[in-house]
Amino acid sequence: MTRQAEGIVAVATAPGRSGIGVIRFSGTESASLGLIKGMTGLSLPQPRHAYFTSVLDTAGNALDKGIVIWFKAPHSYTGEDVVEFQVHGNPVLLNLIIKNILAFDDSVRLAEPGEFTKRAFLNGRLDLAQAEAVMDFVNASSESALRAANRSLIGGFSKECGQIEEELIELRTQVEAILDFPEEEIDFLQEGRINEKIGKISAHLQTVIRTADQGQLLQEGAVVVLVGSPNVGKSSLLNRLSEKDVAIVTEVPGTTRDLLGNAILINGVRIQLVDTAGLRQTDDVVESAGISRTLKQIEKADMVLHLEACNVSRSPSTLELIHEHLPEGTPVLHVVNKIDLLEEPFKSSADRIGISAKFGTGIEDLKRAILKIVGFDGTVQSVYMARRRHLEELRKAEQHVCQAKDILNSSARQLDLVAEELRLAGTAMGRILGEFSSDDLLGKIFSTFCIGK
Ligand SMILES: Nc1nc2c(ncn2[C@@H]2O[C@H](COP(=O)(O)OP(=O)(O)O)[C@@H](O)[C@H]2O)c(=O)[nH]1
Ligand SMILES: [Mg+2]
Repeated sequence: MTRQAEGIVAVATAPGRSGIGVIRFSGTESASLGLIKGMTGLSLPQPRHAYFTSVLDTAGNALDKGIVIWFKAPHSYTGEDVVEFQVHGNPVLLNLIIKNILAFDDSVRLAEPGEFTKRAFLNGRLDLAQAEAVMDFVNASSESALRAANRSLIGGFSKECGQIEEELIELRTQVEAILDFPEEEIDFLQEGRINEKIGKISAHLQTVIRTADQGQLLQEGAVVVLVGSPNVGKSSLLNRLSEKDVAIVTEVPGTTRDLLGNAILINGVRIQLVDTAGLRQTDDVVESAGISRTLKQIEKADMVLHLEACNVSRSPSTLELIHEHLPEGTPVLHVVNKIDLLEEPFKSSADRIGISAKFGTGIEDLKRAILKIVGFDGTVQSVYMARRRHLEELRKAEQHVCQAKDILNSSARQLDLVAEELRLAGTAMGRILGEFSSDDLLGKIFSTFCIGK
């Protein structure tokens, strides 16, 4: 167990005023007991008992009355000794208590972002994927995201990854056993079994990749950029999808100049909509600046929604401009607006959807199409919250497994190479769980956490 000499302290509740504010300390047992004695006068507390007590400053004057709890190691969040002070949720009071704690014990310092969770990870209370899920849980912006984060937090995703890692190790051991007895002819039966096992691992990986892929989408959401000629109704569509007036809508072409964003939830998936200046030739300096922002935004999009109006013919130069700036692989959905002006009903197809931003016609179809294009598949059960990092490792593992399969099926059948590919696949899985993670990676992960978590 990694025990850190330094104690750390931070406010664990959100900044601002609230019913209760929680201050959390993590460190050694002696520092914890010293702090409880010094800050409340309480000696010999029982672990995990709530004491209603005064909280004192270093001069012994009461600052507030509240609850103090001692979580004796290893039965705490961090795996170290933890003390929690639950007091009134006033930021001035919370800062004052922290100041007094720091003055009381000079081996205590302010916690860095995510440091409590980092210690929990270093002490083996959580693996890395679970530690990451803590933050995803705190940040989840929809019920689906919350449920997915919870599945990862309680270890669902880690368990799947750990299982695949074990399957890989077991298979590698078998391959190496064959290698250790080169004089014996490789039994074709044995080889067939290896092939079958690789196939199973590969299928298991595919399933986990699919669920993790959905989780990543829930975690990160997608950026959908609305582009088109002026006056086709981009801002009206942003307002319609947002269900409020985010953007100014007028009949004057070139109304929107700056980028305007708003995040919406479609089936729990966070979609960051970006409304842009309409694309056209213009001498107006402000509008041109807006247009160049639009074009830059296209480069960052997960998906481009190209809007046209049914009463105006499609502008080839607008489409050309979009395609000039569209990175390879970014999907474009064509949407025809103002279908309320048509006499005949509009016939939508998969890649051309008719809507009326003004009256709300076709908006549900549009939402479904957006979800489908950004890759949300409502059929996947038990989605795990996952990050880009996890998917990259899963895909690396999959590639190595594929490679192993190819080598095994090639005429040379070099089993040492098969074993090496299996080892590399296993290492990728281990990196998800943080078995061999560099300080750099840990630093990067935990620095995105909030302080006090
Ligand atoms: N009839 C009709 N008019 C619309 C519709 N959507 C937008 N408009 C009108 O088209 C004009 C331009 O809309 P706006 O949203 O500002 O377009 P933008 O320049 O693409 O952002 C406004 O007068 C809107 O009221 C629609 O679905 N039907
Ligand atoms: Mg506009």
